[in-house]
Amino acid sequence: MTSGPTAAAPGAAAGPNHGRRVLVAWVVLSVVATPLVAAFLGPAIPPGNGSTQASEQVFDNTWMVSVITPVICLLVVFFAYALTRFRLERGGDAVLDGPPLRSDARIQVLWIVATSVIVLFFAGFGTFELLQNGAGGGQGPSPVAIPGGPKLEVQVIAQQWQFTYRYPTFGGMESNQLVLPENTDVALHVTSLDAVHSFWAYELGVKADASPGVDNVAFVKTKGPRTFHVRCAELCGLWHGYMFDTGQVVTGSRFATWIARQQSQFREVTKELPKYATTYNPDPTARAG
Ligand SMILES: [Cu+2]
Repeated sequence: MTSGPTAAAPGAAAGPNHGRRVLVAWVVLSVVATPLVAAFLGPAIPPGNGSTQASEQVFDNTWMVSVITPVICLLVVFFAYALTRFRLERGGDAVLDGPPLRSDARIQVLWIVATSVIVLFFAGFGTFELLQNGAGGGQGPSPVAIPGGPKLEVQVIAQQWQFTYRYPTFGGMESNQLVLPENTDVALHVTSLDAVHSFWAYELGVKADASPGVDNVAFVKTKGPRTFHVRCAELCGLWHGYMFDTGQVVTGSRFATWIARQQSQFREVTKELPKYATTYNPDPTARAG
């Protein structure tokens, strides 16, 4: 954008330094817009702060929109300037044009360095964040990074067209409700009995594919009590649109009460269930499973 000493070309306008004008407008717009984006737009991006992973996603998104704001500002300023300044002057017949940017070594170097720095920064930032907290996504059967401390294991079993939740540390009890204790590290073991589904606990920032024969592990650390939405996020057949329910994060004592009640209510059913496993192969001729 800067007009170098050799940049003048036939038809180029003499006089105003277009590069400097664009630069100043870009800096001013960026200085105003970036803090606004970081303060207001970033934190408003879903999924909110329903879990540690959800908060991390908001944090990451805030960084990303903040870093790209100056880039967008540059595009907007450059286009606005070019469209309004480099044109046929009213009443004249000479087309006003700026200095050519092609072959400008400074701009080439700046372009390569700036884009490389931005991309490499995000590669490093993203990797660090993934290893630190997980992303709330399914990490396959043997996750590379396991965030947090000891975990409550909960199995999410998808099937056409509902989710069932199994608690292996509470006698392998199954429930059609997902209830989690507050401020707890949870390992969600997501699998399917039939088609490919996707377990999406929106406010918890969790989304993991549910595939038959696969134990897809997703980590989440709950915060305070709340409700959250669970949806299937993979087109899985006729009633896919109705494959949703509502989960709850509750206090430790309420969780203990709920577990005890479920265990006693489903005692007879639990006996008939297949032994807890990370995957299941339903046998249509068998009575359960
Ligand atoms: Cu589904």
